Amino acid sequence: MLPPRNTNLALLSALVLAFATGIGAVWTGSARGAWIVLAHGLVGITVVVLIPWKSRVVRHGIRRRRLTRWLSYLLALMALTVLASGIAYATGVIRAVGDRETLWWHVAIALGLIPLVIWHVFARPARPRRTDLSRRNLLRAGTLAGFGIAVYAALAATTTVAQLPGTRRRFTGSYEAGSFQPAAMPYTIWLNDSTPPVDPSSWRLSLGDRRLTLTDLGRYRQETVRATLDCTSGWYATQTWTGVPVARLLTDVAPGHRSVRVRSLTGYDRYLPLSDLDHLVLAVAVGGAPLTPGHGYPVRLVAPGRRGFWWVKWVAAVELSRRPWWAQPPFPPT
Ligand SMILES: Nc1nc2c(c(=O)[nH]1)N[C@H]1C(S)=C(S)[C@@H](COP(=O)(O)O)O[C@H]1N2
Ligand SMILES: [Mo]
Repeated sequence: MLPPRNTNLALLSALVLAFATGIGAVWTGSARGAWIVLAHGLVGITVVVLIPWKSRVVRHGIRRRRLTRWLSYLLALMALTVLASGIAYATGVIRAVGDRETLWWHVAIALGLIPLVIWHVFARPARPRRTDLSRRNLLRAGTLAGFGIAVYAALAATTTVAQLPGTRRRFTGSYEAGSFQPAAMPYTIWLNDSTPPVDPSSWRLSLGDRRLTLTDLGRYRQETVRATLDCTSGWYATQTWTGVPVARLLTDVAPGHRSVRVRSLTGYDRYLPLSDLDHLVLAVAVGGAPLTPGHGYPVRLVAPGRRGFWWVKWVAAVELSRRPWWAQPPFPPT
């Protein structure tokens, strides 16, 4: 059905979409974003559907015995691993490899794939032609998407019928881990961060030019909220968090303020949109007990509706900022 040129262009478009929707899938934390996780799955399966055609193109290319073919083998191997890990994780057949969630590997290898794909596109270029947008090709693209949807639906149905763990995922794709049992909730720390030792008597919360001790913070009226911590590495936990609403601490919002900056003792920080202010809580307890060191003792941010990487642990400073929230890396660098 597909000539080599179309196979390559279709594959490239699918890969670009897969990367874009993949970023969207780890970004979204509210049900409004559920569609992007679905789209990521559909696009991923469309890449799988293209494998038979691409292997024909590849067999042809191998005969030319270029030295760089080893790089291409590596690319192919990594791409297949990304697809396999995505499917293994989504169906729940393989939840972890080594001491990492399968999704973690999926993301890590996909990121490693980016430079290889860019190299490949430049090394084996296919220049766009006007005829690429012909009716016939659009029809082909439609057929291909139809195939993708059919295979996706079949896989989803199998997952449901076989009662695989994948059926019990949240709309973000994450698996439940330790809800209402904080002791069973995983710890997640970025590679370049680590749990700091905290002396509760010398700990201070910096609020602009004010400094609060833990006792000062305890004098504010506290609230208990139910919120879901959903890590981009593929697990989530709903807990009851108790602490001081940030809006009670930052009361002098001025017209120029655009975000709330929350910084950790370790230097890790996030700028949250000012519109979040009313939902943010500086939690000192979870499930009725004080936070453990790994979960952010003495104080951590609870950011309902946002993915885990916004939930800054070991908070040292909270301030109103003039910087817009989007003027920061979308994800922490490591
Ligand atoms: N200071 C700091 N805060 C952090 C992190 C970190 O590495 N350093 N990891 C974030 C990520 S990615 C997640 S998913 C949650 C995990 O919270 P938990 O370890 O309490 O489960 O904390 C967030 N807060
Ligand atoms: Mo995370």
